[in-house]
Amino acid sequence: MSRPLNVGITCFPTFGGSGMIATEIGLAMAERGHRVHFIARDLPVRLHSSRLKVLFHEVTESTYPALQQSGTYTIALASRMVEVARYERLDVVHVHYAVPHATAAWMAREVLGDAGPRVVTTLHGTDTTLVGRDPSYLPVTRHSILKSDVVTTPSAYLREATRVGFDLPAEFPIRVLYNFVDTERFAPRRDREALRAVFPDLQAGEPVLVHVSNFRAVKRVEDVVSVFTEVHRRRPCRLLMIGDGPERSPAERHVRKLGLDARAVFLGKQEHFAELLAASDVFLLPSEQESFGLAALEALSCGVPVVASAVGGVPELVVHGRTGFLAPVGDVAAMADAVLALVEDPGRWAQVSAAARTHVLEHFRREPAIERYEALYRKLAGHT
Ligand code: GMT
Repeated sequence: MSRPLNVGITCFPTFGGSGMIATEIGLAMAERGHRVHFIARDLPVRLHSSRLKVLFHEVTESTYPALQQSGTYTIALASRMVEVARYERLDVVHVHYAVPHATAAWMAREVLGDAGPRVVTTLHGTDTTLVGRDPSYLPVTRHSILKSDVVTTPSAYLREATRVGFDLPAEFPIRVLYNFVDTERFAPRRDREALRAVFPDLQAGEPVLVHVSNFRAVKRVEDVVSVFTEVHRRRPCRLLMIGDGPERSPAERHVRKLGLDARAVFLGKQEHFAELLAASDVFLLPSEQESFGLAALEALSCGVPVVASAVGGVPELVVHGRTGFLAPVGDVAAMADAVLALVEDPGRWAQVSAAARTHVLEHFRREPAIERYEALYRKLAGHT
């Protein structure tokens, strides 16, 4: 049997999907007997309750006054990677989100030379489509991507967007490794107990629309509220908002102004929301841009149909008319019609719900995805 691997993982410790996927990979690797080291600014969210399975190396920046505002995080991270790689003999460092993690990994490799760990960079979205393309980051981000041993994206869409956006040579390999979901945790569950804790006066048959995100402008949270408003006008329903970010307060104000605050609940950041998701009726994701849409995948896994905008990698998981419905960005009327078509026809809803779950089980299960990462790490480490 091959020896266990020493794997370093770097991600943002925030509520974003990239941090969630990174954490799930790390925990699964640890469960398979590998030694896993998270190297990050803070403890990633989903590690809070499972910390003992992995090792955590905090990245701290110098507070020397002359360094204020000078952004030394990348150097601090690279230095920590060097230290951990040397003393823990890392085989692989897997960085999630290129800016600035791929750059820190490249810097660490420059210091460590050929004895250093192999570098896997997983691009997640705005690191390719927005931030990484900013002229103030582009040349170094592009170089860092090219210097990675393996580059992966969670969707075919993002692979092409990366190729075009960074003007990468046609022969430069980028591997699509789809994001995945724990289909046992995110499973169908139609009893509404969890929802009653949030909406104590929920009536039988009253649909619940749900949205989970980091409430940034790219999510078009105002469209979530508009779809809810339009559906509610035609059939009373509820809105459940999970997550937090800059667009949360404006959305809450909008709901209050409409006089719908008794019908909507903004829960804020929640670590455990699978039960709530599973008890809801339709998941809304009207984003401007989305390389994948991890929260939508979690909804589909719970058998909850998704109504989303047809952007980026979303059509790779939401199959229009089968596992949910897609509409052009900003087409609130079409999205509201799609929601009503589902909630007013229980037979149709059940059909789409079952297809959603089947689609996830066939294409996005956690175990096969983890096996692919493990095989990749082993190959890079020279294990047979
Ligand atoms: O790129 C971002 O804006 C943040 C990033 C994150 O850290 O969660 O989200 C991206 O990665 C997720 C996980 O792969 C995807 O599910 C999201 O679709 C993607 N966000 C965007 O493309 C806007």
